Amino acid sequence: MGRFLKTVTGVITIAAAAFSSPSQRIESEAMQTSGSAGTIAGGVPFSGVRFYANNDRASASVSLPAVPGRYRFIVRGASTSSAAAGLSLYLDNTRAGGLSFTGQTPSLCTLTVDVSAAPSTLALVLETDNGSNDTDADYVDISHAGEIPPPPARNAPPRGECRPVQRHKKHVQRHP
Ligand SMILES: [Ca+2]
Repeated sequence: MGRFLKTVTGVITIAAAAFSSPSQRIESEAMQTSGSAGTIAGGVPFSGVRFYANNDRASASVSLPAVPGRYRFIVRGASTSSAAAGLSLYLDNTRAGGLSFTGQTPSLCTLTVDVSAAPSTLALVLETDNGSNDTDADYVDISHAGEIPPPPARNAPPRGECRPVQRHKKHVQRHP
């Protein structure tokens, strides 16, 4: 009996581990680059991808385990100057949001996205270049943040017009 219980406990432990949602990390240097984007020479400030011009892109295949669902995308990045440098995050062809890295010290930018259809690719794209600096990206961490919450309740629903209930009179034809 004791042995049976021990086995069951082991199974429960494995199941609990499977249900937790660890984040998955995609290193940008492992992503496929296009345009003039390329891996950062010398690995400073980190091993990653540098985006120089608009439409420079780094993409990777992605698999989100619980769609529809709310997901958190945390991107570590930096600017190559003291001015902010941006990136956009795309899921397939849909722009999920914009990120802005202020200064040359690496920082983390978070995007919370309600994903309704499972994407097959994730991409970082430079769309805000004005020639003053470049954007560096280190990695993207993806974690499931739960279900998509229901939309906020609207104000009182519009009132329908009300009419008195008409009684259906039985038409009785009387014969004199
Ligand atoms: Ca990296």
